[in-house]
Amino acid sequence: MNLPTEKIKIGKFWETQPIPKNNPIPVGEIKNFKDIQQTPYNLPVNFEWVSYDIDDSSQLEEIYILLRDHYVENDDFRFHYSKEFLLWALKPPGYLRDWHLGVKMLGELVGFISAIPVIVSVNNNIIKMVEINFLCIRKDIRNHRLTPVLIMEITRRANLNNIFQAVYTAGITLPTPVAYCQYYHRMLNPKKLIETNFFKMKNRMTMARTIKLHKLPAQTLTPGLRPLKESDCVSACQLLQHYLSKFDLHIKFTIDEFRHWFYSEIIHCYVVEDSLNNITDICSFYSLPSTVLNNPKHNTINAAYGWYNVATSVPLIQLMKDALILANNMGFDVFNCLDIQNNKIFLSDLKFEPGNGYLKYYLYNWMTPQMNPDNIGIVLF
Ligand code: MYA
Repeated sequence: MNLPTEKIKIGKFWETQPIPKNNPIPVGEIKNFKDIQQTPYNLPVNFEWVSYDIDDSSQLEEIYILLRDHYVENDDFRFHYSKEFLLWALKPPGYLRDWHLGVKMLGELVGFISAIPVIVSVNNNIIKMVEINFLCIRKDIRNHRLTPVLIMEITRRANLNNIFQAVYTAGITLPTPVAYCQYYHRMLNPKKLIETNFFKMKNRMTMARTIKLHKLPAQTLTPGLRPLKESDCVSACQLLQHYLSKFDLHIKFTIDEFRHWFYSEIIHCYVVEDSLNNITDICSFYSLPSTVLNNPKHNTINAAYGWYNVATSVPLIQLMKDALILANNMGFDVFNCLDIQNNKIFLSDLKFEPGNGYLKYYLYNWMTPQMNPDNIGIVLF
């Protein structure tokens, strides 16, 4: 296994948390939460907790703007989640408004964290967890230790609903990743990607040769590939569950959850159906643009992200080539995916290139041996 051998520093807050540290303990729960605090954690003067009602357009707008201006970024790009995306991501079956948790300072939203319910299988242990996402603190309030309070409060709110484990990903290294995964990028619009610094032109390559090298056909290759219909959901969910069950870490989707996640405007989900009306193949990707920072010519990169793909009637590489063709025809500039699931099979043949750094997967309050990316079956957005 080829894992980064970085030494992980455990800070003041994470030292207190039930996460794997340097002391191996048997597989399973790390801490037995007793005596759950019934009242919210204290915040400094002028700060208050707010449970967001995202069906209220002005409340959704506040979260949207905080993330648009302050969420994950590097020197050149910042993720730009649309309001429709946030509604989809934060309102799966069983969601709780209490888990759309904001902190306001003098009436303005300055911090946010979210949890949604998921059933996760970790090495065949089926556990009710929360998926934690969208942790964000306004830039001028950073480095004031608000993050630990947000995490403790969302933990308390999960505990009050009898949930004691969580799954999350982050670009930074925290104690202690269960897997190190890498992003791969497939250029669809090389000119724009090079002009925005998303890609560097390779030595001895010209723009014309780069464009030619990445050109895709206009038509998909797989006969019968078509958008998912609502009536496909039962069969498609069964196919997906069967496929996911071979990964050490995966979600167990109910039919309702499958319908929410896949039969949606946000996800582009395509399937193949056989003559017995069974779904035999699924390919899916979601749209997550990034704002281009400080570029005179471009302000957005339209990125498609690989989601869940199952190929049984055609080779996976063909199905994923079709995903690239569909994404290209829809006007996406780049197709991104992680080296998880069976993705390594197609990455190099389909001209994906490795990105910088790793996305790390974490489990809260659950100890398990570290996993290879190809044992990971969960895609978080
Ligand atoms: S990952 C996306 C994270 N968001 C961003 O990167 C957006 C841009 N950045 C920011 O908004 C801020 O820089 C953030 C930190 C909010 C990230 N996850 O308040 P501080 C620790 C966990 O002074 P700030 C996502 O959404 C740090 O090690 N901890 O820091 C999944 C230090 O602790 P320690 C983090 O820079 C989130 C402490 O915070 C992260 O002002 C999963 C410093 O606090 C991070 N990404 O703000 C959360 N970054 O001293 C965990 C820093 O110990 C969920 N820190 O080193 C755990 C499960 C909870 C539920 C359990 C249920 C049972």
